[in-house]
Amino acid sequence: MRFNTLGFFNSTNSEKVDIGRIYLTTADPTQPAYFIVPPSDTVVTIKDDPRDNWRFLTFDSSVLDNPAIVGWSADPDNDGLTNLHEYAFGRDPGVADAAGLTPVSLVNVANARHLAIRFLRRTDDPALVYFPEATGNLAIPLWPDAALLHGTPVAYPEFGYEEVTFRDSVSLDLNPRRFLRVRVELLP
Ligand SMILES: [Ca+2]
Ligand SMILES: [Ca+2]
Repeated sequence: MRFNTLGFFNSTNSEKVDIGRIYLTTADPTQPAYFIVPPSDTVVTIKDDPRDNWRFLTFDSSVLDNPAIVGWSADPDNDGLTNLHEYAFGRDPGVADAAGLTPVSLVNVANARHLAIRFLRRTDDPALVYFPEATGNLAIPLWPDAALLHGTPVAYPEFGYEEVTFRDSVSLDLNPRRFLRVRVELLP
C-alpha cells in the first residue's frame, strides 16, 4: 500500500503554537483492493514543548534567534532573574519583576516554628526540577537540608503553575539562624 501524504500547516510561521495538521489519503481512492475505514480522516496536533511554547508566547518573533535575549542564562530586563528563573517562577522576562519572588513566613508544626518560603512552580514541564533547600551556614556552598512541602499546592492549571510552600525541616526554636532557598535546573 502506498500513501500520499498531504501535509500543511495552519500557520505560515513555523514558530507558532499548535502547529500541524496532517492528512493521509490512499494513493488511489478508487483502488478496490483497499478501502478507508471510517473515520476517513483525522487531525494530529503537534505542539511545542512547554519551554519553546513559553518563549514563543513571551518574546517577539524578531528576537527568537538571539540567545543574548532569549537564552536561558540571559537577563534582558536586568532584574537579576535569568530567563530560566522567569520561566520557572512565572515572571515576565521583559519586566523587572523580581520582587517578592519567594515570600518568607513562619509555620507551626508540632508546636515548633519553622521558616517557610512560597513560590510558583510549573506543572507542565518534567524537565524543570525544583530543589528547595535549607541551611544554617551560608559559608558552605552546599545547602545540606531538603525543605519539606508544607500544605497542599494551589493549582493554576490555566497558566501551567501551582503555588507551593516549603518549610525547613529544622525548627527555629532549635536553631534560630536558618536560611531557605530554591534552585531550579533544566534537565537535558
Ligand atoms: Ca530577568
Ligand atoms: Ca522579569
